[in-house]
Amino acid sequence: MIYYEACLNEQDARMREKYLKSGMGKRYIKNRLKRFLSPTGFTLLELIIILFMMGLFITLVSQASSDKVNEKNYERTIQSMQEIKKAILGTHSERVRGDIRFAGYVPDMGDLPELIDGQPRGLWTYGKGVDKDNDGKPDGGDLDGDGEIDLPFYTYYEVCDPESKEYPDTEQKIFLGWNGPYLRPPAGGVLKDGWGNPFIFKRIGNNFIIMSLGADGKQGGTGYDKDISVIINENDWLGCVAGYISPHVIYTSKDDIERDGRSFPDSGDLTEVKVHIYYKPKKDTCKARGWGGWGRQYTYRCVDELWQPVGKDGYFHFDGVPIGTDRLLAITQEIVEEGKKKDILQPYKIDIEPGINWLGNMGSVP
Ligand SMILES: [Ca+2]
Ligand SMILES: [Ca+2]
Ligand SMILES: [Ca+2]
Repeated sequence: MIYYEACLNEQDARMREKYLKSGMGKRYIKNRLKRFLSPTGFTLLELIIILFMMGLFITLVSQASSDKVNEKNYERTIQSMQEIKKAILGTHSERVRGDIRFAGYVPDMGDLPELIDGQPRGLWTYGKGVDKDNDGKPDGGDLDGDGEIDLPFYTYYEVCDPESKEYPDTEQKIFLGWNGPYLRPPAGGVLKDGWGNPFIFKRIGNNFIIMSLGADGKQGGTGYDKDISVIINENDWLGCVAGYISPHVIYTSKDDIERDGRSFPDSGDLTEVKVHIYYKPKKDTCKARGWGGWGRQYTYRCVDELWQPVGKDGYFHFDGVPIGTDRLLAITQEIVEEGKKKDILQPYKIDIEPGINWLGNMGSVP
């Protein structure tokens, strides 16, 4: 309780103060306080303690509610980060009759999303369709508006021999390309954490980092200010693939041919087996050697591949194959006549999961 009186004249004020702090005036104040405090049942000291505690309580309550807000924002941040990670890596169903159904950015695109203005825009938008070969159909999405394809669209891609660029049998096809959106489009085209600050994305080699700066929106800090990171590393999206191909003969030198007692034309032709894995849609269309109807050269959509020669025992091994359904093509050569070799293609459909994918013996290539 505050007792308050005001005077316009300083001397009056001094006299009044003296009066209230001594004799009659002191008794008057004391009685007033007594009458004020007695119905409440509190003494003055108790009242002061109560008022102090109420102040403390108000502070504690506001502290607790800000903790609660931070906790909620933290949870929302973690949830968003997990959603982004899932959009990139995708999901895959249980094996159904030996097949896995993959759905996600990496399985469709064979790569991590590119960052445009710091954002993995390809997760939710295809951008503008670009028609590179002027056939009236878009060949891909242009994310940054430079007229170049960033996201080849979802369709059949042709598996071709990267050396001969031969337009292959149409049976060697693979469905790849952008098949999103993989994420709900964020407001303003910027993915934000629970506190409303933009996520920071980084791609370092085969690692993709999703980062929130926490409650303070600045680097560093403790408690809810602490920076939060979720990392997609290469073990999450790349697998290794190994197996055997059993061609009936692999010759790697002319001596081998002679040792085997087989006589080939004397040109020294060798046969070899190569294994290719096709996993990533190419941004540009390829031109085939052959010519289509109306004198037009064939253009086709080709996939990026990894390839290597197979060892003498038929063993092959690939590292860094993106998860998803890929095509494996075993190519062996047959000498059809003097100086002429013919590729024999044996395609396999393979499902790549993170870790080791042991394909076993793929059977023999004719
Ligand atoms: Ca086109
Ligand atoms: Ca572009
Ligand atoms: Ca921080």
